[in-house]
Amino acid sequence: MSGRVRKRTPQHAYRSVCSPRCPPVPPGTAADPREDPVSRTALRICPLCEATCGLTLTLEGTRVTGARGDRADVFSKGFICPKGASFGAVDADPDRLRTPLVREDGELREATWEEAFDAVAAGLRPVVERYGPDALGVVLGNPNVHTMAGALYPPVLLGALRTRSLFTASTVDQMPKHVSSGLLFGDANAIPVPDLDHTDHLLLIGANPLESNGSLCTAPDFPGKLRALRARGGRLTVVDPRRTRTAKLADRHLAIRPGTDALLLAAMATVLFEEDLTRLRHLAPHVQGLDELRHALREFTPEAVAPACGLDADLIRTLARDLAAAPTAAVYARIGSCTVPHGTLASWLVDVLNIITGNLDRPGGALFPQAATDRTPRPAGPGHGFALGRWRSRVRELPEAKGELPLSALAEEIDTATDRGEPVRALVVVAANPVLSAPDGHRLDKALDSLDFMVSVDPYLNETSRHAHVVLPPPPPSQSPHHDFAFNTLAVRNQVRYTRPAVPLEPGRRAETEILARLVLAATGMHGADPAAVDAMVIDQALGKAVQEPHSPVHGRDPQELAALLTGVDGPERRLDMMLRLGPYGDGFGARPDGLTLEKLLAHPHGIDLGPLRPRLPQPLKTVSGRIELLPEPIAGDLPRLRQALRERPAGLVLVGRRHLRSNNSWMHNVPVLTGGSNRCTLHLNPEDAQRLGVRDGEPVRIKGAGGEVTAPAEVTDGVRPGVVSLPHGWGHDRPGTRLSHATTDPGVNVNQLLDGSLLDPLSGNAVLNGIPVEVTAAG
Ligand SMILES: Nc1nc2c(c(=O)[nH]1)N[C@H]1C(S)=C(S)[C@@H](COP(=O)(O)OP(=O)(O)OC[C@H]3O[C@@H](n4cnc5c(=O)[nH]c(N)nc54)[C@H](O)[C@@H]3O)O[C@H]1N2
Ligand SMILES: Nc1nc2c(c(=O)[nH]1)N[C@H]1C(S)=C(S)[C@@H](COP(=O)(O)OP(=O)(O)OC[C@H]3O[C@@H](n4cnc5c(=O)[nH]c(N)nc54)[C@H](O)[C@@H]3O)O[C@H]1N2
Ligand code: SF4
Ligand SMILES: [Mo]
Repeated sequence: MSGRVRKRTPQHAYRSVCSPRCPPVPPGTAADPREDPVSRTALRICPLCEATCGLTLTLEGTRVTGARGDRADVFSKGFICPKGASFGAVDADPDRLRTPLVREDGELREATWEEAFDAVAAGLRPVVERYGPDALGVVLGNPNVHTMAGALYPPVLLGALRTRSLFTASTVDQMPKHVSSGLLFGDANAIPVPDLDHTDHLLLIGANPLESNGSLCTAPDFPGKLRALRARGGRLTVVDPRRTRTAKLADRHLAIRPGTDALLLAAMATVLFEEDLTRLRHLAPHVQGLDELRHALREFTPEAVAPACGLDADLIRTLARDLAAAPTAAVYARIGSCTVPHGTLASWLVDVLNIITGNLDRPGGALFPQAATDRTPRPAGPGHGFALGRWRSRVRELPEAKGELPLSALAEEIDTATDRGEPVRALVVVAANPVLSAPDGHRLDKALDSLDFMVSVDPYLNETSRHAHVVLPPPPPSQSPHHDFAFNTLAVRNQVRYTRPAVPLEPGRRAETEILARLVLAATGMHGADPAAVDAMVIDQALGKAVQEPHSPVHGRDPQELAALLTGVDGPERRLDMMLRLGPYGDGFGARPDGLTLEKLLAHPHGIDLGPLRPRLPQPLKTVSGRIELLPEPIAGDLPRLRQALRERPAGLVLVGRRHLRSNNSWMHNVPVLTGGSNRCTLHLNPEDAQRLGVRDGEPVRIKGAGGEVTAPAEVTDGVRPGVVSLPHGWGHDRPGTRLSHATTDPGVNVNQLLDGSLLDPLSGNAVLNGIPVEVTAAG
């Protein structure tokens, strides 16, 4: 890659759609669409949620005029949701930044890329050199798992910087699951997914895939898969304090009291032990600690947990018996089970139930996917295990998890001096909007303003990026290539797909891969070097390591010779080719001639199916024992806190979140077709509570929490259980200095302003975002 202009490449995915007069464009000969106004189509994997649907985009010149589901996609088979159908509107939002912004005399002004990167290097390096790497914080947001750039470059940046000040969206999301997987399986990224297509019984907890389209379980058409489960005689149980669209689809809905899932799951395990319903089956040789587990959970009987959970004890017994009796079953849990005070324990108990019913690692149960870009699987055997708390945050001394500090601690790590090292003085923010997505945005607002320097890689000037000294805008998704490095490791079917940019980079644009490569150089003292050098270095290191691994298909070969074999038009493609070829289905650089390569993938524009999920144990285990460690020490150490929760009852109302199908966290409220209707920032309130509080539907209510208060219209609905109110997140677009012309017309309020950041799941550092105590009063 020259580092300037991405070369035009053959567009295998282009097909002519319009008229019989325009002949189909043969592969490899597509003209530059900027000079070709004829309507045509291109394939693009949708980056707007975790379902990764294949889309067929209709294009007029470089404009995306339509999107439909790609019926030939090997995975999504034509499924699309309203967000994917609005790909063109998301892509063409006129508020997307086109050029970098650089702060001068306090104001952001448009700048050239050269000026912008000069400013980044000049802003970051002195901080690192003077105060050390931990004074440079890195904040990574959710869209990093939806871009190739986000998968390929942040690890390089972190590896080179060696800062301990890393904060990501994971600690307002799924960190509890990583920690539980780390402790149980020795690998924080070994996350079993429910075999949706084959299971007979699904217990779905704190997830609403009919709106979210699934999470930590990549499944295009999740709703269809749930309907198919029921149609084949399977059973669906949903546990959620709200009667969600998913709950309405279920055989059984349990409106649990928020924050108590760990108690429910512990009681289910206890029933299985008491009634001798545990069956390890094929897992027996791989599991240790069953007796210790039985002993540790014995107090959590259905009768003991029922009052805290707000559920009937007999019903809990029935749930456990049904789970054990099902021919195959899977327990699956998401946001509502993670973003709570016992998030790690709940996440652990989900897998405990899958294990002790013998449903882990078998078809119809919960299995470990095997992605095409996974590392070459090493032989099974003991590993290094998973360590927590290798360092601590400076202010509250919170333990790291998976190399990260809690996002809830970001503000204090900037604004509070201690004698334990330097505060964070500069920030690199990539695809994150923590002013809205993390607790206490007002405090973070002030903290960000006090930084010596901040750079945001973001398409929008929004609540967070408005604080930056430099904003580097990535191109819209139509101009970016796509491969799901992260989500294929969580997919309900093994498959691999890659789409090149649907339209060429607009003049003046830089690919996000190049932007991040240059950012790596600027942050690490190599400003001005060719960004292609970053990819070359990664390839050198990876191949150098692979040839030394006895289990690698390239063991003993010459890394230079292997590098020369890589294909691809630029660094990111060469890296993808390398990962595919070294991976579990790869050609091993010739060792397995039928195996995967980038070339082969390009020849299959709708993707390559790699088959259903298959049992993989014991290979994925990396615990020190080489087994599944059922009762790891940190978990056992956290059980007394769960015991206390048996006696806890909320004094008043508690608040939970909700998602809307046509929305996505904080960044899609600026697209008119995706807003309005039921997608509104209202407080859902049960009629009982509304009556007691004298609140009427549509009237404003004041909601007060530990971190502040907000006012939103009430929406009185029996869709939430009594005692629980619900406000969606990602709203609050009323701050000055943004460029979000539509979002600011209906800004909503920031639910996270109700939080002060003090409530965390202690093992994972994950923020407690659900089940938080609030006071609600009529504001009229
Ligand atoms: N109360 C409450 N709070 C929550 C949640 C909740 O359920 N309740 N959910 C939490 C969860 S699960 C998550 S994941 C976090 C998300 O938290 P964040 O990741 O901080 O927020 P997002 O809104 O996903 O958007 C991040 C930013 O990415 C930018 N962006 C969009 N596309 C791209 C791109 O292609 N490249 C780049 N570089 N940037 C892009 C957007 O403009 C936006 O500024 O929020 C969390 N916050
Ligand atoms: N349309 C849309 N899709 C999205 C997103 C989006 O913002 N909008 N965000 C994406 C992201 S980043 C993520 S992480 C995923 C999240 O995917 P999901 O986890 O499926 O998302 P939610 O819709 O927030 O579902 C969480 C459910 O938990 C319930 N809940 C709250 N507290 C508790 C509790 O204590 N116990 C139980 N059992 N349930 C509880 C809530 O009522 C809610 O229905 O969605 C992704 N997809
Ligand atoms: S379900 Fe998700 S991936 Fe599929 S079209 Fe909708 S937003 Fe895109
Ligand atoms: Mo998320």
